[in-house]
Amino acid sequence: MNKVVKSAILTGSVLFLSASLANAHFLLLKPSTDNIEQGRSPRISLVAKFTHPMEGGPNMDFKIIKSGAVVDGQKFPLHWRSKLIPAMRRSKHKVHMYETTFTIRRPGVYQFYVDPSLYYEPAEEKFIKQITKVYVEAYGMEEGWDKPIGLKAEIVPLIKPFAIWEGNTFRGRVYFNGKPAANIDVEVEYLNVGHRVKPPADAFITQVVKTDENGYFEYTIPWAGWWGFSAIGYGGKHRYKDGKEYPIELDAVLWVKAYPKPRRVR
Ligand SMILES: [Cu+2]
Repeated sequence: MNKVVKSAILTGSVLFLSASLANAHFLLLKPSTDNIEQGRSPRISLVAKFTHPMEGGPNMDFKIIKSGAVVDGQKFPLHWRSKLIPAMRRSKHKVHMYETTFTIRRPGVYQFYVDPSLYYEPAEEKFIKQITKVYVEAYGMEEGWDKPIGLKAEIVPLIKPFAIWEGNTFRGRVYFNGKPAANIDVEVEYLNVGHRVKPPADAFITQVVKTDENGYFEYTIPWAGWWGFSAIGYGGKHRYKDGKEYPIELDAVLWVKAYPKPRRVR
């Protein structure tokens, strides 16, 4: 969820909550490309990072518990290398991110997923777990993107997810434990590489759309780049090291790339 209170100042009897209240966590899972054309190398690289994409940080620590590449019901393992990066720019506190390469075996639609460890968020007094997915289409075989792969929390797109122009409307359906998730929040963030986009107000850092009674949501992608959707769910409780039990926010995350509108049609 996005209610991170960076500081609370008590003045007299009035409690001011300052700074960013709109601040969503996102597990980023990004391939080097989402389309592999004929004649191109079958090798792609992927990165996994637990971050705040619109703001470019801070980065949070996590482990990858399960992961894989699923194509036509077949699953291939991913072998991640971990890397330490600063939690904030110039910060001494280091957290893990992960990198891997994968060689496409045959044409098809590859659904890459990462199932991370629980992350305890002190500001929200809860755990967060984001099961995250991204699609890569290889060598012209375009079938299978509309099928769930059986994750505990999953977004299934209703638009071909590896051929999206900026300005297209992304539609998806959210499933938790295989059932459509009605009337929940889906947080949306842009991967703001190099801070090129400056939100006009903090409310724009994380946009929010709701699912309908059948678990469908939509969002019109305003400009090109990588966009993350995080459907916010509940995954029970877990005991923290302080001995107390806290709720688990279980989210289904999906990343898609929007391609820029060609210059000649602008
Ligand atoms: Cu965070």
